Amino acid sequence: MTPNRAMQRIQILDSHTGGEPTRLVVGGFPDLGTGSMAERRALLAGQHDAWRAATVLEPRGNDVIVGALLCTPQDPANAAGVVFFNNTGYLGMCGHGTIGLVASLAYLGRIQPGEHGIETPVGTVTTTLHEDGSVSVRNVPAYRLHQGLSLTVPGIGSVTGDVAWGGNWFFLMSEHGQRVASDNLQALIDYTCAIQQALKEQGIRGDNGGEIDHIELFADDAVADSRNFVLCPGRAYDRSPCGTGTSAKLACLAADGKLAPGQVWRQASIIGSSFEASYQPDAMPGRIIPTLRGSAHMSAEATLLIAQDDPFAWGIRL
Ligand code: PYC
Repeated sequence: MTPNRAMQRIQILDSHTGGEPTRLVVGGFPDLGTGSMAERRALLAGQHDAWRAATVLEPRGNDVIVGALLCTPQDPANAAGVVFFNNTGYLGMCGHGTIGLVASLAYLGRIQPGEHGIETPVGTVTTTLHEDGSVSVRNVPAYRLHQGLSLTVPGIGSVTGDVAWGGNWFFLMSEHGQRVASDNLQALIDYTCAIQQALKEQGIRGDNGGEIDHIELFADDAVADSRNFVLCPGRAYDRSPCGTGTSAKLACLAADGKLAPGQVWRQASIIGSSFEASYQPDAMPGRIIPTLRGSAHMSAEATLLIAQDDPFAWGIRL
């Protein structure tokens, strides 16, 4: 439903985590009530999606921006609740976005160094704001669903990858024949978009019918343990190493016996930013609890204006 008043205002804080932007909405969205973050996400998606579009689509946003609606948590012991969204819809969790959210709360003076619970649509995560401003995120449990799943991709042929959950669903590939480098972006986008499309068309999904909408390629890196390229649902690629993607990677490494609990994994992104990550076993066998550490920087504090007579008031939808 598109609201119909002369001028709407949305208060935002922009930050970036390793180059990947987060637009935190601190005011102006419709009231979504007091339900769980999953319920508030459903309400936003079902009845107020125009607000997502106005915030992250052109002309105010772009395909790369991840939006984060700051919510009052259900449990007052937690620092905040959040609903993540992007140019095509809604995310479960978002690692870089959670780091951006915590840095933004610190910027606002709402939190101090220490532990802070954040409620998300897929569970509560425990964050730590460190004295140096960096942020650790103890994520929701991650696990590998399929090892070595083969898929026929039109225009490419047969590819093989793992399917894993890290707060979103990922198809992870180490054998792909692609050059994972920042001067090869268009080829990487074309290749991963074809895989994303094939997974969708062939009805290959995660648990509970979850769409496998993130594709992650890995390669060796001169400094970190690995460099990745992550295609996100709306065809944008992640400038950060992707927190949920790094969590999914840790689940695969743990399942393969290639990374011990507590051992640090340095994941570099396609633009050279990095996260440090490690895990502990979860109480449920086969699952792990990943922790990521990274830094965000504030980049803007602004009010978005939505004028009633603007033909693109609620975003450009092509
Ligand atoms: O950091 O988890 C993440 C993420 C998901 C989509 C973009 N970034």
